[in-house]
Amino acid sequence: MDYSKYPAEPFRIKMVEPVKMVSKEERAAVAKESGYNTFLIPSKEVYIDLLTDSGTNAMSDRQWAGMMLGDEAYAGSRNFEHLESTVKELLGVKHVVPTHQGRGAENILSTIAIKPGQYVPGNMYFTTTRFHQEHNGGIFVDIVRDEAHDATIDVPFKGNIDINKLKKLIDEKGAESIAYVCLAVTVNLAGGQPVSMANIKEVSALCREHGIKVFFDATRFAENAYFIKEQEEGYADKTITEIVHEMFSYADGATMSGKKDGIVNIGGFLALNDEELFMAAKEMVVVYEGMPSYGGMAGRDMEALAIGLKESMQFEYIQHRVLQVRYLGERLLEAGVPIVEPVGGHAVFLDARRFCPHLEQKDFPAQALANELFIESGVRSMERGIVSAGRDIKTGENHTPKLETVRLTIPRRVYTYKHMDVVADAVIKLYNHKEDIKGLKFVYEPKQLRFFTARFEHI
Ligand code: PM9
Repeated sequence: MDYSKYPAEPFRIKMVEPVKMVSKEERAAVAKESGYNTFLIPSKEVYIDLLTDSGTNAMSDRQWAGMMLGDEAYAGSRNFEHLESTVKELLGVKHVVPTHQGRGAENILSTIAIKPGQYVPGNMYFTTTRFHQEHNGGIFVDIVRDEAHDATIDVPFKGNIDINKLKKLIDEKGAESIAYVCLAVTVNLAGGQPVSMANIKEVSALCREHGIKVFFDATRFAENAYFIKEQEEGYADKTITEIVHEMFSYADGATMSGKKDGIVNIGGFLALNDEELFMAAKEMVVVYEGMPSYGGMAGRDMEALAIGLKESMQFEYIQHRVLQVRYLGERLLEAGVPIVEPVGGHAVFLDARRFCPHLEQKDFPAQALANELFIESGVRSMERGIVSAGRDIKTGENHTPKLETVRLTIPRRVYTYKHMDVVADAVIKLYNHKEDIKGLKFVYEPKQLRFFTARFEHI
């Protein structure tokens, strides 16, 4: 291993949680009992848990110390003051509305900023984000660049908005029919692909010209900033903090799941610059989340989030984070395993179409692959393909995304490079007998966000 390419963990471990591997027979029984849905597998049966990077982070000693400073007052908690001032300072936004997690912020933003029938263009969909947009009468339009839908095209800033798609939408439908542009930094379902500063700037300028607001899905903003520093001309000498500040200067606000780049286990917020929207958001937060000074979080959680946001922007941390993910991707590529390229910020995505060419998309290859990987190795991953995409709200037909993937999502500061090797070896082993992977069919399909609780059986 090249230590100059992949620096060691920039932390020492001072608390551990034992993990254990159950037998393959037990895992096969667990997978069946869990309806071949990795979301339904009990955590105690999992050896290495790469289901998600959401809320699965290891907090630092400073964050745990901050937890002891929790001010659990119902109103006016000093931890909210800390969180509010941190977000304002780091992101340069005017107002902060705390929420219990990202979808709480998405719910409020969609409720206050979308009129039924309005379009909500975005750089690829995200499950909960699109749900709230559609639930409020919005029509999601995908305006990500075409390359984002192709696992094999290795280009930088694959999460960029295709500015011509946005221009066309404005020309054809009129600026007033667009609620806002949702710009995700990074783009989760494209493979954690970043957006360049140039693209953010261009989108923002076009939107400002037409009076359209731009809201970031800022969930993985620090990872996005790292890619800008690493790959965009003119940013190599800027700090992550400076880059983040510039990114947000082009937005009107953001929804944020603190469970990712806030490096906490729960929490989120809605950031807004507009006074009127802020007042409207404050009216809604008391309905869905809690007082505008806690929004569904405990005081201690707000304190941990304030500290975590700062830590996520430290160069040594974010560099290790992104490179550890890349290491896993490169190990798989070297062995010829098909993955989404380039490797993004938070996860390695197996390309289930090429991994399981014997299965059609209607047979849920990614769902099947995720389950077989668990049975083979105890590594838990997540389907990000046709099952996650759900059904068209109007026609009831399945969305059929081009990307049919299994996401190996790396929690922050939790696993070591050795764990990455174990995961890579397990995937490579499975790849060598991939033709044994059998397709699945639904036995229970929930109406909303079906991937969370659906159940399957082998065809
Ligand atoms: N992302 C993830 O595993 C957790 C829920 S879906 C399995 O990737 C983006 C880009 C996300 C995201 C959550 C949310 C919602 C919004 N945008 O989970 O509600 O990746 O905090 O955030 C998950 P919350």
